[in-house]
Amino acid sequence: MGMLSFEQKYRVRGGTLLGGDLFDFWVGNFYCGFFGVTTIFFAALGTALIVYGASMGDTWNIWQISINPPSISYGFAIAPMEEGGLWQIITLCAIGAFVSWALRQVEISRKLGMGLHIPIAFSFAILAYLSLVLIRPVLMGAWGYGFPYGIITHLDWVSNVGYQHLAFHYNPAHMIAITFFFTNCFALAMHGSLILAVTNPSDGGAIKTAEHENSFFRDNIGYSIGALGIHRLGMFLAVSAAFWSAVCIVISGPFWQGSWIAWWDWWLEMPIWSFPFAG
Ligand code: UQ2
Repeated sequence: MGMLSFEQKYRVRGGTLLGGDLFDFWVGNFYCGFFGVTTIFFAALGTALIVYGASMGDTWNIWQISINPPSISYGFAIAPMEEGGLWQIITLCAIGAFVSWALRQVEISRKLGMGLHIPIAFSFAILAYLSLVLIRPVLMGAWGYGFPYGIITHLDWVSNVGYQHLAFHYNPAHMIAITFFFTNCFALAMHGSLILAVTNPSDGGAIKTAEHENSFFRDNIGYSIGALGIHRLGMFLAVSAAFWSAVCIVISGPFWQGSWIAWWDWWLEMPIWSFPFAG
């Protein structure tokens, strides 16, 4: 089906979650929708407040601009604008924009009669962000545990939190997250190169099909996961990377203080090391 007849068939009313027919129309290429409006609102307000916050700071150097959370002493109170209140409102705008975007994906998926895989996958990215500015700060007892909105300052924050635990690479959930990120990179490199190899032939060459894709991997390693399987694997790896990233930071502080190296002492303390027959 060409795009012209496809769009006539699917650019129709219905599938909305909120607002009914009110925002159920297109603006050029773009679907409007209730959550399109809320996304624009939160994103525009948040961005304007970031620029306002930068204007109150002492630099326009893009690397050094920073909008900081309140000091820990404010706890869960609403802080004055220049002392973290701006960060709190910007965080609300960010959450509003991200959640609106996910719900916009739900509405468009419903409209097209598709699965909800895209918003479900995207919600894991939102979870990873929420773990930093909402879940962990709530468990730690203050908004001040959130990370600052600045290019260099957020890197400093990651470095500081890492060193508070002496060697963050010993965090078992961090290990799992990294393994998923690397495996995801590996899978996408294989998939991207395979698809380019079969669908982008040199001049005059013929485009290949699924049989070639399967044959390559069967000849090469004795196994092909299949065209559907590689995308299931890809979504699993990507979503797992985000999930374990969220776990690794949420456990650091709320559930484990001090060195991540010392966490592994449970291994040294296992009773098997002191069995009578072990001498
Ligand atoms: C594959 C297949 C694809 C692919 C890729 C494979 C035809 C177009 C990349 C190969 C992938 C395998 C064997 C899984 C590797 C497992 C891990 C955990 C990385 O077979 O089917 O479809 O793109």
